Amino acid sequence: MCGIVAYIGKQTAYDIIIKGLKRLEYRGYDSAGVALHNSKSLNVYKKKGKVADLETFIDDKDISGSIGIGHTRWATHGPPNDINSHPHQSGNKDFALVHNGIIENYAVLKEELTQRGHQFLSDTDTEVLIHLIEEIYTNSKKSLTLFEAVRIALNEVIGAYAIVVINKNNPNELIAARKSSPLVVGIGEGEFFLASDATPMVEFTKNVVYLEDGEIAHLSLETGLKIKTVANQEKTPYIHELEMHLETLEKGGFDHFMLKEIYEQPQSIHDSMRGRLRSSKSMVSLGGIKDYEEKIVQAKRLIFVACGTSWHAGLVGEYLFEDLARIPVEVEYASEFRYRNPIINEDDVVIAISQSGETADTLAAIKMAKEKGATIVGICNVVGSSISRLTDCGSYTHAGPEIGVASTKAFTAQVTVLTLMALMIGKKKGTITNQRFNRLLVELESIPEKLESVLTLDSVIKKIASTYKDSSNALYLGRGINFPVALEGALKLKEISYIHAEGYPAAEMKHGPIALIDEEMPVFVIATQDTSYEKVVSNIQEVKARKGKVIAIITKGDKDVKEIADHYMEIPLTDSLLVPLLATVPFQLLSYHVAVMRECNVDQPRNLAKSVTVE
Ligand code: UD2
Ligand code: GLU
Ligand code: MG
Repeated sequence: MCGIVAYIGKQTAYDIIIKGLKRLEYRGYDSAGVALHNSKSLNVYKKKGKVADLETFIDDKDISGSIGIGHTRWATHGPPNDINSHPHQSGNKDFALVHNGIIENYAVLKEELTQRGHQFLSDTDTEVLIHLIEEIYTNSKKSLTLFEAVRIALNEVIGAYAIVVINKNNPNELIAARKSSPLVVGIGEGEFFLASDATPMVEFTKNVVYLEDGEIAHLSLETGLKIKTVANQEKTPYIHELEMHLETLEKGGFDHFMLKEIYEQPQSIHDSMRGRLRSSKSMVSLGGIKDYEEKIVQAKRLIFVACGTSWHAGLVGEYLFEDLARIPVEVEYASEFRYRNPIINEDDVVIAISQSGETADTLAAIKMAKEKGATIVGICNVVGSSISRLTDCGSYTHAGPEIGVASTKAFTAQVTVLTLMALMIGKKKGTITNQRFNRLLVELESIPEKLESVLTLDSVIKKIASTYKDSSNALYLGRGINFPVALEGALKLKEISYIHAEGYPAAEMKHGPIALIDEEMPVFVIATQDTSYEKVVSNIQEVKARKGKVIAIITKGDKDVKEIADHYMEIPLTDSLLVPLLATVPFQLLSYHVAVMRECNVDQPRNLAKSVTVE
């Protein structure tokens, strides 16, 4: 979390930094700040609140200068206030620093530095690091360059960081480093950019270098880009070409990114399958895992590790893989898995699922699994992200940038890729008949079109939203492969509308949650026509018998549920394994409308951030 943007070149740094920070606000929006160097002075401005609040605050201030650093914060150490905002400065105000991550040994360092006379203004771990750099630099009596001082300081630091340092005494250099938190360098004509992801630089350059863990970079208009490891080894920068387009980063006429991303799903699912699926040729091929296909086929077990919505995608994946490829699957919260001393063997395949590809717990979990010899497969959306680079192989979801903090199109793209993978492995293993395989390919190919028809439910869903917008609780029920859809529906409602909601396997309801049901309680049920249909209908009767309100997702043409439910949303018929791709979407729209009606900030819900790079 936390977004970093920095610039050195000939343009006004402030404009580039502010615009970039707005693109990175998905990473945190507790406070924002900049440090701008105009050859005479280093001006630091910071403010609690969003980037827009910082802009208002800066309105009458000096924003000149063509070198600067900026930050949008998701607080870990110290409450969101002006003082804890980044950039943080050294005691002598010669250096300023922005940081994403956590300096775990900050307390010990702070104690030592305090004894040496350093005074700290903030509660953050970050401020300790800039004082440490200052201490090392001044102690060397300027025999060290600032770059060297930063490098040495980083050797004393335990934790995670992406940092950028600006130097008042040299308006011609920026120093950046990363460990566990992402940082991208953009290389333009006579200018450099730095940011937590590539979105702030797309309109200026397509040439980027993804800093690796343990690397430190020196950016100068005179000497160019130099990269070393923190252990002092020279590195040759590897330049990637960005494939991102500016339009995908804008709202394109929608009120919110979330709504735009919900509506993009027919296209994003199509993009996830592009070049990978052709039903007319009976073909499923994921180029990114081809070399490891045999390893996956032979796997004794698959372990999905993920967090949040991606964990729900993993649960859908469990049904898909166990059914189609007959491989036992475990789905793990990355944060629990890594601290449990889990049993992992060389014939295990660990599949990490993460939209951003930067989720700290997932990253740490796969590092551990890798050390124990497992094969690591990634399903990530952001190309070049940390997880995608650490994995042995993987498949990108190719859903395009997701900016709304509540994940929508990334989830359906993950489920699409998991479906393709399970089909590819099942076919290779011979655990699926040709007939079923071919039928599923045809069905999968038709999902984008069916989803278009699901989106036409928008006005019906808006009406349902207005009926239940003042509820204080909600229950979501589903069975089988639709149980994770219930979990995801409940999570969406919690995340953006702040209504307490729980997802349950429909049959489990009677073991507890049924006690909550009264005439005030909306119960959202996935009651599509598949193997568990009759059972779900009985569960609905149980809710109705207790006067609960039932809002059901049903298959087009269904009569029984239509009669007993208070409201219904009709979706097209599809194979039961593919229902999650359709049934998730009405719940996304419902949460969206409820949140808008409750005047919640849909794209930036309170306390949340998108790319969770802290543990
Ligand atoms: C690649 C290209 C795609 C197109 C296609 C043509 C990229 C990103 N994709 O798509 O644009 O040219 O080939 O056949 O350039 N990977 C990981 N871990 C992850 C995700 C991906 O290691 O979590 C690797 C993967 O093993 C592969 C590469 O990254 O080597 C690209 O993955 P992909 O899923 O985009 O691969 P593919 O063949 O569908
Ligand atoms: N630890 C720093 C702070 O609390 C940065 C937080 C982050 O990157 O999430 O300000
Ligand atoms: Mg299982």
